Amino acid sequence: MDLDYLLHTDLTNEPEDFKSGFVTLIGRPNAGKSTLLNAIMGQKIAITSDTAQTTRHRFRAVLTKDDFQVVIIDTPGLHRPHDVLGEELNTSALKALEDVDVVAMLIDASAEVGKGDIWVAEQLGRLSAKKICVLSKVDLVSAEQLEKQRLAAEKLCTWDAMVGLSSVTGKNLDAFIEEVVYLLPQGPKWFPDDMQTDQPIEVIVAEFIREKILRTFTDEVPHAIGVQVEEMQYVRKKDLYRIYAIVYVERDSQKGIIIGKHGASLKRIGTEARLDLEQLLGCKVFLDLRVKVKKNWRRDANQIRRFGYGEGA
Ligand SMILES: Nc1nc2c(ncn2[C@@H]2O[C@H](COP(=O)(O)OP(=O)(O)OP(=O)(O)O)[C@@H](O)[C@H]2O)c(=O)[nH]1
Ligand SMILES: [Mg+2]
Repeated sequence: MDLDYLLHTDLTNEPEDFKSGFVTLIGRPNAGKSTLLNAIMGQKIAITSDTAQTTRHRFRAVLTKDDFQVVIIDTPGLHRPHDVLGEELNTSALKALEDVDVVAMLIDASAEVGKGDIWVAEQLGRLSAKKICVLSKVDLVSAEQLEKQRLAAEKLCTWDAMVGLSSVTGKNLDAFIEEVVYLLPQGPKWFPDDMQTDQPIEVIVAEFIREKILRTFTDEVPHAIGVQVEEMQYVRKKDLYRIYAIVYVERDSQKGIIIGKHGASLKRIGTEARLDLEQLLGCKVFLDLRVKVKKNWRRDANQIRRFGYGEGA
């Protein structure tokens, strides 16, 4: 008997018309992709910030309901690269367009449609996937502005659907999911009901720490940091996680900035990260944060992969 058939019939018992598939969120940096992913999942799993290129991992989250299972792929924002890291991030995002059922391109309703959006839309032309245009952050614009944006977006590509939504107010989130599910093929449940993401917990923890740094500093510092979790231990007796992590920077001067006067900045970052991590892990957290210099790591493809950014190790 066909093995696929066996797997399908023995391990799952979803209804005949169950739908499943992959949807990739794509767009310029800051368009709101990761915020949308979190809003859909009803929980913060991806980090977000005002800093462009917040996301450095292709990140898969699984949303399972009675009649569908959709794997949502968050990607780094597509941009004009300035270094090897930027190139790796773009490659990783473009790769996430391959072999998916639906591509949702996010366009920030509150920002002018520009060359960057035109370039992203051009990447979609050759794909056989269904295409949804998402006008994001509609809470920030008037009805007239939204209409103007809709007309500009319509010209970019032949869309199968268009939706204006807000991940902050929740407006049209359900409509977006419904549209995605409508465009998905019928198929089996590929992942267990309780699986939410494919990322190892160490990666999510490192990202949560990086988010606090992105939100604390401006300019070049956020781009120059990489975070790695060295060790994570659960102490059952105390219901506590001990986490040892290192913040890498490119120069000594950046190390000084991250640590701050008498260690004040690092302490604040540590406290904010710890509170978020306690929520994520559902227990107390002891966080040991250290800062180290790794000269010019953003130009070193091997080091970028060691961090797991872009395509990962
Ligand atoms: N008002 C409003 N702000 C939003 C909305 N969605 C996202 N944002 C904000 O926009 C900024 C960028 O959001 P992200 O989700 O990090 O954007 P991204 O597309 O993942 O960015 P990269 O990872 O850099 O590509 C953050 O400050 C979010 O809080 C929304 O629906 N409404
Ligand atoms: Mg992001």
